[in-house]
Amino acid sequence: MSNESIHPEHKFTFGLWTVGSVGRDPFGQPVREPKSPAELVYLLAEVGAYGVNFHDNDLIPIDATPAEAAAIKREFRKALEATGLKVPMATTNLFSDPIFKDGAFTSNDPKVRAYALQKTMRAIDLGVEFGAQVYVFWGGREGVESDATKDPVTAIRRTREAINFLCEYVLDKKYDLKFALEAKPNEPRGDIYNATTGHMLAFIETLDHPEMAGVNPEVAHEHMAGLNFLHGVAQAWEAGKLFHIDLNDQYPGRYDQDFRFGSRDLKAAFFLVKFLEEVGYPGPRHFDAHAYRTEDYEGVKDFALGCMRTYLILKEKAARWNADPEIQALLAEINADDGSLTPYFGKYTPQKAAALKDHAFDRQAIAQRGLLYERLDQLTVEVLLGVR
Ligand code: GLT
Ligand code: MN
Ligand code: MN
Repeated sequence: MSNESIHPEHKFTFGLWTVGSVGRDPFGQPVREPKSPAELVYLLAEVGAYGVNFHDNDLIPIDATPAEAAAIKREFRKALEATGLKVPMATTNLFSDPIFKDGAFTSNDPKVRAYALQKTMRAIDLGVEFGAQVYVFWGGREGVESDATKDPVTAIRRTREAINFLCEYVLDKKYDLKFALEAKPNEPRGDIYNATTGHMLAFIETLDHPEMAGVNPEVAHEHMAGLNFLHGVAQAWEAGKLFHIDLNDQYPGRYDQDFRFGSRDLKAAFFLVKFLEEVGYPGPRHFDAHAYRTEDYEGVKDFALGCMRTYLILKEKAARWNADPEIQALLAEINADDGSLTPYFGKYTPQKAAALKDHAFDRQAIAQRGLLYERLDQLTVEVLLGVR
C-alpha cells in the first residue's frame, strides 16, 4: 500500500497536540521545536489527513491577548482553507494550568469549578467557530491521589452538574454539537473518576440530556487497565453512544504511552478496525498518539503515516478474513443451528418456560464437542502475518 492511497474520505484526524507534541516527558525536556497550529495543518495535509482537532490552548495560548488570538485564528483559518482540512472535534484543556491541580469540575474549590465552566463555554464557542460538531471531555485531573481529599459521590454529582450546565449552554446557543466523554483510569491523577468507557456509559444515562452525550473511548486508556478495548467500543456502539474514537496503542500496566496505532497489539487493532468498518461507524478515525521522543518532524510524519497505513492495511486484512473460505466454513460450523430450539428463545411466556423446564438435554454430548477456536484463531494470525 502506498501513501497515495490515504485520502480525506478515510476521515483520519489528528489533534494539534499529537503531531505537535514536542516530546516533553516527566524526565526530559522537549526534543522538537514547537510548530504553529497553521504549520501543523500543512503537515497534516501533506500526509493526507482529513481533519485536525484542538484544545482551546493548543490553538490560543491561555494568556494570549485578544489581538494575538485574532492573528492566530486568521493564520489557522487560512491554512484550513488552503488545505481543505476540517475541524470535526474540539475540546478544553482543563488539566495543564496549575489552577487545575485538583481537577476542574470536581475541584473542591468553587472558584476553580466556576472558572472551568467559564473556560469550557469559551472553548465551545471557539470549537463551533471552526465547525466542530463533537466536543470531547477528558477529565484528566478529575481524580485524587488520596480518597481522604474528596468524596467520590460528591465528585460524580459535581461532574453531572457541570455537564448538565454545559448541555443547556449548547441548547441555549443553538449549537449543532454533541458531547463525547473520554475515560481514563489514572495518570495524571493517582485515580481518575469514571475510569472506563463502561463507567461513562452508565454516568451518561443520569444526565438531564443523555441524548446529547456519548463516549470517546481511547485504545490506550482501556489497555492501561488491562481491558478489552473492542468490548467497550462495541457496548458504546450498540447503545448508540460511539460519538468519537481515539486510536493509539499501549502496553497494559505501564505509563501513558500513546503509541502509534497498531504498534503494540496488532490482533486487537485488527478486530477493532474490522468492527468499525463492518458496523459502518461514520465518525472520524482520530489518532490520539505521539511520535516517539527519538524523532524529528520527518519522524513525526512517519508516525502519522504509520497510524493511517496500519488502519487501512488492517481494513484490507478484514476483507481478506471475511473472504477466506476456510474461515467462513469454520464460522458456519461454529454457529450451526438446526432451529430445533428456536421456540425456547425470545420473549418470555409461561408456556415457553414450562416446555423448556421439561426439555431433556444430553449434557455430556453437548459438552464433548470441540469448538474449533484454536484453528480459527490461528487462521486469523496467518491472515495478519500475510501468509493467507
Ligand atoms: C490528552 C489526553 C488524551 C485526550 C486529549 C483530549 S488530551 O492528550 O491524553 O487522551 O483525548 O483532552
Ligand atoms: Mn484521548
Ligand atoms: Mn492517552
